[in-house]
Amino acid sequence: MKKLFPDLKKQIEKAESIIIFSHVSPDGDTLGSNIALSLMIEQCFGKKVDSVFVGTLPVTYSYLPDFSRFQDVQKIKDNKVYDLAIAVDVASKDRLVSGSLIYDKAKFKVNIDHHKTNVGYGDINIIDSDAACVGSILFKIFKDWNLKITKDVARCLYTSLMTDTGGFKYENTTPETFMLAAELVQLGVSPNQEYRACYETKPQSMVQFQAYIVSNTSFYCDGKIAISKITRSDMSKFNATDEYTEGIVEVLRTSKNVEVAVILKETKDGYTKVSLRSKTLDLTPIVLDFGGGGHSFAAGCTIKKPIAIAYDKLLTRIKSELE
Ligand SMILES: [Mn+2]
Repeated sequence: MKKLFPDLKKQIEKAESIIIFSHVSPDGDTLGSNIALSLMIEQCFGKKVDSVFVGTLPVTYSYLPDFSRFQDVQKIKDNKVYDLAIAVDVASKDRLVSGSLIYDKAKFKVNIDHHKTNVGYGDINIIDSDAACVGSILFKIFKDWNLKITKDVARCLYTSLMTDTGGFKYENTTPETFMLAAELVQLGVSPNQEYRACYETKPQSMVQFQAYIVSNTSFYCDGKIAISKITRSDMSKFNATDEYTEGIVEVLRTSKNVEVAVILKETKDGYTKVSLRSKTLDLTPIVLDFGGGGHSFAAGCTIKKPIAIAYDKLLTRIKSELE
């Protein structure tokens, strides 16, 4: 992976127009990484960067420095050809949705990621599936290039690390995680402030919505499988935005016997978006069957079926995997 760092640098130096993409349903890693890389390219290479999102931009992360830099990819002209397009934390190209048109058109495409299901769709693919987050790959790149990391950039990388390790407690938390966290704190990041800004600013109705969805959980196989579903009517009852559903699946996993926790969510077009978490079971064979992707213990997919049918299909598939 490290041997690709000079190639990336060369492309940045050469490029006159640069665009950086976050994935659809953006999380803290894809957004933190996007801002961090954008700021570094602007500050250290003197180039302007367009930082874009697809779908909706969650306000949850609006505490991040320079968050207002994000532009909706739909506002970028379809015929615009960038010299350099970089995707951060984007496991597969379909996670760019409509943005993939502009990504594909770019003269040079870079893919920086840590999902083990990433097939390498860029001209350069900097993929490290051992990295806890894309932010930690970026930190290695910045160090390799001897760049000075500002407090703002450190804060963005810290959010990547904190959110993708579930607050330093998931399987991917290693000595390296804490060493990186320590370096970022040394650069001025306050763990307490970042934690509160990220996790303790939910609207009241979001807390109530999440409690409601959790209370509707069904358990199967002696409590090894926990599933709850979210319909459009649940969403409208609580005036819920998409980000209201974030974190619920982790709550389901807290039950002692649970091995696999699942949240199914009815999409606007009547399909079913699925988030899965496990304690020890590798989820990737399950989600790959449904055209999804992700990590071993945190993965997802979209099933192009109504929620009741998707529920049954998925439950059957998980049961067979547990046997
Ligand atoms: Mn990530």
